Amino acid sequence: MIELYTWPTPNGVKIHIMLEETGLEYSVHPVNIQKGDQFDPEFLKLSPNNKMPAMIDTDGPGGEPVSLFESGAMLIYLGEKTGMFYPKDDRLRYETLCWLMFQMGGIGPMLGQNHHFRLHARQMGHEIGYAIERYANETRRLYGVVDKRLADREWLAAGEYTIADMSVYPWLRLRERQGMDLDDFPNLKSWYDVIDARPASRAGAEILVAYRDEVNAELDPGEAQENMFGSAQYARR
Ligand SMILES: N[C@@H](CCC(=O)N[C@@H](CS)C(=O)NCC(=O)O)C(=O)O
Repeated sequence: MIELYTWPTPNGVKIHIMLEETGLEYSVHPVNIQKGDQFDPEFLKLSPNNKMPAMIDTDGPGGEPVSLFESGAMLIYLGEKTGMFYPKDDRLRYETLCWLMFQMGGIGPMLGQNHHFRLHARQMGHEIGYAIERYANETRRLYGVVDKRLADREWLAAGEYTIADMSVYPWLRLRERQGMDLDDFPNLKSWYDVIDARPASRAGAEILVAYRDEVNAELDPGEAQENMFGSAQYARR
């Protein structure tokens, strides 16, 4: 049984999709990052960097529980556990890992900064033109890298749908927030539409969305900002 600690963000959604695709049994534990659940000492034991997602597999290696954090590591673990969406052939697996790491080191951090300066910083009264432009440019560049990669192939790696595709897709669901238009990237758009139509993608993207909207309806935006970007975030624990 997988005990998943998550919230409906791109890094959470990629794990939701993998779990839906593989059919593994799992239960969901909300980590409301706007309310500060990520700083709970019990959660920090699972995820010392105070970020979701994290998980416990009660049936880990040797039949013993194992806990993991970092969504890329979690995808690799789930791929190895199930033998699904993670090629066994060495060359194809390394190709998959390259594109997974491209997401973890490029798409995630850069698009995350794009969100920060275009949306959150502005909500907090900071209009920082250079940062907005830099991360918009970097986002456009990264979309271009994916578009070029998909010019002569259906999937990012290994000639099949893998954890690499699964890791990139959720970030592009927030393209409006990033100021991007998929019509400018036709190869990427075709690939995106195929993944978007998969039932597991639809189901994974919905997990905790209604719950979040309900529980956070009354949340003071100042409290959320304090937890995400203020002194609560930077307190030494
Ligand atoms: N590299 C990490 C990033 C995870 C991450 O940034 N999670 C964010 C939400 S998408 C989070 O938990 N933020 C809460 C916080 O920063 O306090 C991963 O891929 O798992």
